[in-house]
Amino acid sequence: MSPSRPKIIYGPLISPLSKRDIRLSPCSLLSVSSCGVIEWAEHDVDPSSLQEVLAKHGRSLEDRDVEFIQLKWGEWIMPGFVDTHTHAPQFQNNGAGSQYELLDWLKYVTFPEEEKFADVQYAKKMYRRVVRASLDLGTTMCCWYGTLHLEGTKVLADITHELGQRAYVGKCNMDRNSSPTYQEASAEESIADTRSFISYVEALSPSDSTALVRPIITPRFAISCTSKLLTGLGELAAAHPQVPIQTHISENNAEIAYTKTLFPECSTYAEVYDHFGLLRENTILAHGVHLEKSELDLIKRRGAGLSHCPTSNFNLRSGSAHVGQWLDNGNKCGLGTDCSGGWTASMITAMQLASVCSKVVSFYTKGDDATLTGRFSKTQFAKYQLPIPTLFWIATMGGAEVCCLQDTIGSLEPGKQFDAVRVSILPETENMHLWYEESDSLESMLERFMTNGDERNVREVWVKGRKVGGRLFK
Ligand code: XAN
Repeated sequence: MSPSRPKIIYGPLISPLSKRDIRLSPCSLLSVSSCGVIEWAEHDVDPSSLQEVLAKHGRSLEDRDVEFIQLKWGEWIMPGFVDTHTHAPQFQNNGAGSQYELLDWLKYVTFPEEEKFADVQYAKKMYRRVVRASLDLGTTMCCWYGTLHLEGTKVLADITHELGQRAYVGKCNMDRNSSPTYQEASAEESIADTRSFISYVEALSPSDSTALVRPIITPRFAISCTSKLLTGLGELAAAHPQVPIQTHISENNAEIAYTKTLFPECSTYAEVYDHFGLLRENTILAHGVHLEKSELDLIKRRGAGLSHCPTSNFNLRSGSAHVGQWLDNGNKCGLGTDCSGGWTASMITAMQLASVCSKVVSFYTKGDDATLTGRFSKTQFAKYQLPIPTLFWIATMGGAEVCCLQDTIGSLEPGKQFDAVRVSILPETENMHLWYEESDSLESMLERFMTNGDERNVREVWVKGRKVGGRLFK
């Protein structure tokens, strides 16, 4: 990727500090290098001391080589969203098929659409629109599922690379229980294709930790993989410890029951993946709605992460994941849009539904202060609805942890790469649900953006310092 112009950004900054706390800084000064790395940040910089603080860092407002971005009140920069789970070939189905639950939905709605990606021209057309939409929604890092097709999924990797999104891209492994026309011919072929997919994607970018697009091993879910295939994928994963793994787990009761009949030697769903060496620090497990405590403990021991997908879990009637329990248990947790189980690729909607989901769960857990929404000092998450800092965390830094990218992205700290969004709630954004008053606090603006914001409020999007999307990007 070519270097971008160095940037100095002055104005409001919002960044996660922990699961319970956010940095809400009305006057920050941030320097981004031409390589897209945050060089330094100063907070509480009064306009009268701006020149002085810049001079301390050897900079001035007159520097010609630097792009100076001054934010208004009503705007801020924040980390880009980390979407820890979604399916690129399903976007055409967004909003369709919600009368079904998971297994029928896969059979009647999803597999027929995915099958079309055997046609590389169709893949080229659709994937360009899909990645464009995801970037414009503020998703700077995305964990993508492709289809089972090798060539079509290479197209997805090419397009994420070209459009500049940070991404894990996976070719699905599925050698049983689909349809005769949408299923891999054998475990051997599936593994050979995955091996060549890994080589292809790794060759797209430099083979170090700064590569934006990386391959991810993607056994679709236990039901769609024979033991032979899972064994081969476990061996492949062992040979490539740096390559992450993604799959689905415990999304729906019928799915769990069927999985147990297919793998009677394992007492839980999580044990199936563990048995085949697929549960490790860089494994991303989507859904987890019905996970048992022993499974959460196993997942935590292995260091794997969970992707909460509330939009999809509601839409396909899968259930309400008890995310507070995951957090109390010390499990890594991020947020996923899961198109087209979920009807939109918007991480803002996913945060909104994560909030609703935690409220639904709190009906049954009866915390003594279940209405709490602000910062809070309670030690437990499980009894309460998730507060704003926690929702913000799982959409950004929590997702970075799930992707094992916590040292690279997820917050706007010096040393990290500048994957960021410029948000505005000013009237010019024409979102009539979001009202702006100059006297509003940053905290209040953030809460209302998280509840009523949409893509109109996502003005500019940067990945590694390069502008790649947003309403003002054309
Ligand atoms: N399990 C799945 N769950 C889901 O929500 N979407 C999918 O495409 C899928 N495949 C297996």
